Amino acid sequence: MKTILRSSELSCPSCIAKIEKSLKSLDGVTNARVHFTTGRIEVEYNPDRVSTDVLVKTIRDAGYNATVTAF
Ligand SMILES: [Cu+2]
Repeated sequence: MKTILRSSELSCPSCIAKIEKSLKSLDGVTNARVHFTTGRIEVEYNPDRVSTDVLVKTIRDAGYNATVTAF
């Protein structure tokens, strides 16, 4: 399953690396890709093992805001 999140606090490429790394370290996340210019965060995950709430919390714990978005 794939979900889209959005963050407005990405200011440099190291933010991207940090968010992708923390998401990929989660059990149940198979891939994470952050688009720097749009703040779009694409996450492929197994909903049986991890929830979108956990995805959002993980990004917040890494120091960035995040919301689930429909587009
Ligand atoms: Cu940064």
